[in-house]
Amino acid sequence: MEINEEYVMKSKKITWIGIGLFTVLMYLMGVFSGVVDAAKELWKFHQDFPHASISILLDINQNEEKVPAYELPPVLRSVAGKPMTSAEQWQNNQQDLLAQFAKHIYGQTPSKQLLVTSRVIESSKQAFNDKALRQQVTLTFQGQSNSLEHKITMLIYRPNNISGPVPAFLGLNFRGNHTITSDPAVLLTQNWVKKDVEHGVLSNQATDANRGQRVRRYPIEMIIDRGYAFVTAYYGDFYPDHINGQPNSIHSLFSDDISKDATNDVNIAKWGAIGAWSWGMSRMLDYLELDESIDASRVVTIGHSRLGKASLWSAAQDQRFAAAISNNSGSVGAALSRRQFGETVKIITTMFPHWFTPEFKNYAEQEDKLPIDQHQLIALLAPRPVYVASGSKDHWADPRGEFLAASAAAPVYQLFGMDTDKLSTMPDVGEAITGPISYHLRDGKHDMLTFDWNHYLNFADCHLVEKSVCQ
Ligand code: GTR
Repeated sequence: MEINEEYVMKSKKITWIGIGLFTVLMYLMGVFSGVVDAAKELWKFHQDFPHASISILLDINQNEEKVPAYELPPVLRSVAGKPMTSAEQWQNNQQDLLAQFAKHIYGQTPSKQLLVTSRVIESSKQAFNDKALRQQVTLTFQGQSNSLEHKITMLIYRPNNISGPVPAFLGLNFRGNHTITSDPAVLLTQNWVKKDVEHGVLSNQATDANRGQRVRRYPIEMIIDRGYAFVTAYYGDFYPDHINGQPNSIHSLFSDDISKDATNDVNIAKWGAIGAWSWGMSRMLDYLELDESIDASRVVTIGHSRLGKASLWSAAQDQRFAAAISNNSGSVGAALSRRQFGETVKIITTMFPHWFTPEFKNYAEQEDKLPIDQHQLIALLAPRPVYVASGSKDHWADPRGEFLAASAAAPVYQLFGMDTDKLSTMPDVGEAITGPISYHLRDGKHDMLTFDWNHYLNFADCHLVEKSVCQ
């Protein structure tokens, strides 16, 4: 067959034009879907934080080279400015240091005791194929100077096959007790929940729609199999997590503590929501002290993200907690504020002013003026074991800042004669450092997964159960 050169050239040209057009089209679609995704994110931000300007997101630093030069407040210098060289001196300084965190960051937790009534409203030994006792317990708090009442519901799972008191993990959850397990007997909270259209939560009222939504964060059967109880409550039972949540929070029973926040024109108590969640964890421990099947002297606090902040603050204030775990707690949790990496004081106080004492926002872009930093919060756990964990892609939470804070707390543990040598270098992705201050860097994003729990269970085995299994 005779080949027509002109025809071949023409068809080649058409092919190249076609490929070119196709490439341009794909590129435009990519750009378009990128733009659509970004617009969706901004819309979501505006819905979640109508009080915050989107402009705060513009100057987020996720570049290690842009971390400013900073100097940490020396962990072995007392609040009065004296060097501390013994465990005794450290312990004598502890209350003053706690007062610094209360004054500048989280607010003062009231010491006033409320009247509390507990009631087991549901109980069954048939949970997890007869492996665990499930108990749902309401705690009803009553104000002393006002007639208000506030109710929260605890969910407890405890292994059936152990007769004596068992150690426990105690932590709050984000979306309601019914979301951490697919166990249909778990009751729905009656309190405000966040709308989550994607998971079928169409209003601020809990429904069956998102039962089990967060099971990936709570391998309860594995925890039970390892001989621990798991104790939780919905964090919104203590303080509904939004800028107008305070009137329906536990704060309302401490009415003397409420002051007006001029910036946001809402009532914000001098202590913030993180303070309320931390306080709540202590009240749950009060209940466990009365429950003979759980060993209240071996309870570890655990929390992810904002609840990791609460986990540290709760255990720092309440010496009865045997240990604390902070999972990806980030800014104003385990991460150093002075690094200004990822979420900064400015961002967090703009988005979540209700979490803190109103004074804290004055440190936005002035982190170096804070008389404290988060390594000292971790040190407040000493000599009790503490675990800080990061996600390698969780830049918002500043994994390196979390590690550096854990490592900067080490001199305090050394005062108690503990070995913290392993904390000199940040581990690689997927690696863990064990010891009185434990740390790991999980591969992946902001989450709490079975990988994390495996390490937490080994940590608890070592420090609360059997020293010989320590690695
Ligand atoms: C983010 C917040 C973080 C962290 C996180 C969470 O939006 O900026 O501080 O606490 O939420 O709780 O998942």
